[in-house]
Amino acid sequence: MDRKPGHLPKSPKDVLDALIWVKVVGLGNAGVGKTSLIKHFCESQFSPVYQPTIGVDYGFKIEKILGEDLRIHLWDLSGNSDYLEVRNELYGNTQACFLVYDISSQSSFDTLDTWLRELGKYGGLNSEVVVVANKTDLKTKRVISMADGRKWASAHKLKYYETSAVTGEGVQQMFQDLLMSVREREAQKDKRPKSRPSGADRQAPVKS
Ligand SMILES: Nc1nc2c(ncn2[C@@H]2O[C@H](COP(=O)(O)OP(=O)(O)O)[C@@H](O)[C@H]2O)c(=O)[nH]1
Ligand SMILES: [Mg+2]
Repeated sequence: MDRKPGHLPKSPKDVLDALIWVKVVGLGNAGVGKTSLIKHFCESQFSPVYQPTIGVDYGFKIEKILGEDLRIHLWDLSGNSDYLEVRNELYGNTQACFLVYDISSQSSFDTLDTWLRELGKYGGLNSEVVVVANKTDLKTKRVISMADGRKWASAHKLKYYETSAVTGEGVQQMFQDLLMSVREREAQKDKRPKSRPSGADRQAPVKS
């Protein structure tokens, strides 16, 4: 369709469809540092949504990964069971999840199994999931060793990261690796054969 001068060369729908959106969710007990990690990654583009109403914090960032601009939405869903319905809604279409515990809190580590089960219940296990041992700056208060953290992660076939939302150590690396895995997974999906045979799949005509 020809467009008059001053109009976008493409329809707004085409422009929107061409953007790459990635939805990332943080999981883990209250207080482990999910919101702080999102804040650190998003810097100024962070808005705490009024917590008592819906129990969600939200961050947005545009980041170049593998040469493409990704529009990244990051959600921290409240650990409070009152918000179960909100969590249920928000898990939908999650592409990546960072599962956080606090290295100075045994109970936050012990609850990782429960969080992983919840993620599975809502279909989130189809997303890229990593384990994050946060608050590494609290060296003298550490009760979960790196070895124990790694052991749990590898038993669940998940990648393990150590971060501090206070010093920023490991934060960018963790999010960038997570986003890279999302894009690599999507690229693999695009490569899978479609139900309609492509030219190469079709049988060559039989010569008579
Ligand atoms: N020392 C230290 N404190 C942290 C770190 N990350 C978060 N906190 C603190 O832990 C508390 C809970 O953090 P928050 O991000 O709200 O946790 P959330 O409930 O998981 O979203 C706050 O007082 C943060 O300042 C960290 O890496 N190191
Ligand atoms: Mg929070």
